[in-house]
Amino acid sequence: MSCPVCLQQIDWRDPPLYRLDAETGEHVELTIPLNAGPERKARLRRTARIRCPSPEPTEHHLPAAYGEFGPPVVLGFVGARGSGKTHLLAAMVRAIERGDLSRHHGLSCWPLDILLHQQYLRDQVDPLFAEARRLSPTPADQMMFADAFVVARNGGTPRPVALFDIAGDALTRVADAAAFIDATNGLVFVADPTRLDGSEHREPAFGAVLDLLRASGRLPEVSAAIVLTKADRLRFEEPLALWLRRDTHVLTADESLRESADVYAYLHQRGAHAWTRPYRECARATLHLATATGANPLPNARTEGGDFDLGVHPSRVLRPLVALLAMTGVLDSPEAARIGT
Ligand SMILES: Nc1nc2c(ncn2[C@@H]2O[C@H](COP(=O)(O)OP(=O)(O)OP(=O)(O)O)[C@@H](O)[C@H]2O)c(=O)[nH]1
Ligand SMILES: [Mg+2]
Ligand SMILES: [Zn+2]
Repeated sequence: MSCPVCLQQIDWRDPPLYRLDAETGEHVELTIPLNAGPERKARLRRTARIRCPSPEPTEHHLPAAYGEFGPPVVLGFVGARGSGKTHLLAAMVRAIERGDLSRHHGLSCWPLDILLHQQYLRDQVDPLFAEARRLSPTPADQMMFADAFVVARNGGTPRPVALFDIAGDALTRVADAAAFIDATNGLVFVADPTRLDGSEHREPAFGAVLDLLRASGRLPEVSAAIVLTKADRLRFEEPLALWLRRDTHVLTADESLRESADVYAYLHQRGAHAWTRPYRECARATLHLATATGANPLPNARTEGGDFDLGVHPSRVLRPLVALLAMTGVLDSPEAARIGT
């Protein structure tokens, strides 16, 4: 069984059980009293957690029922330095936190590890959305576990879904990159339209990951969502502007195909062939338009009022994630089966 947080293979035979103590916010060992009735035993087991033996990234726990879940879905964010991965990820987690996955897509969803989730909200989501502060560049050479959820279709087997934020071209250098390449099921390829004006449209970060996946033979198993982010910069470009003006919540295969075609055509016209490479090489793929912040941050930091003078207004951020959930089989409706094919 692989842990969706640290990606290590772990053997859990009869592990000690823990419970989260609401008062101290710590995990304490849980002993199920021998004389407890079957109902009480079942109730204790339902909320019990097990501790992963790996201390990285920090101590983490998984539901005791983890073994009964389907295999974890591991999603990673790939793109050049400063392309907008960290802001897009924070905007997605905020949308999940607001309940958009259940409200609009019929998925029940809860954090895999409450403490890791709270840490992510505190360090990334709240600064950006409650204080309108831009987030710092992700430390170089780092592959960061961001957050993880347990996602279930009504009545279906719950699946753990883990989100990883990967700095620039770190995957070619980081030691645990191999574990990620072996585990990943889907990638969000983040493309930054402000780099379209460069004379040369190389995309080393996309290329590095695709080459590693090809070398390990996993390319046919991995789905891709290419996101042209910072789309607020493109609001005068037809037909992209049309997509930005509507943020409907249902995701249909037809609409996904039309959006993919428009974004593909836009990138193709501008000679950004390296950016569409995941679409040509991955098993299933979609293209999207999104903005995490809705506007550029102010050039100079202010002491009050944050870095965005009109606040932070994301648009279309959840679609790439929903498309990946469809392409990786977490969403399993007949409609979902047609997305990205
Ligand atoms: N206009 C606009 N700017 C954005 C958007 N998303 C991010 N930015 C800005 O782009 C810059 C880089 O964003 P990050 O999310 O840190 O980029 P990253 O890909 O995580 O970069 P690294 O961590 O260095 O690899 C920041 O200054 C953000 O404010 C967006 O949707 N619109
Ligand atoms: Mg980052
Ligand atoms: Zn672990």
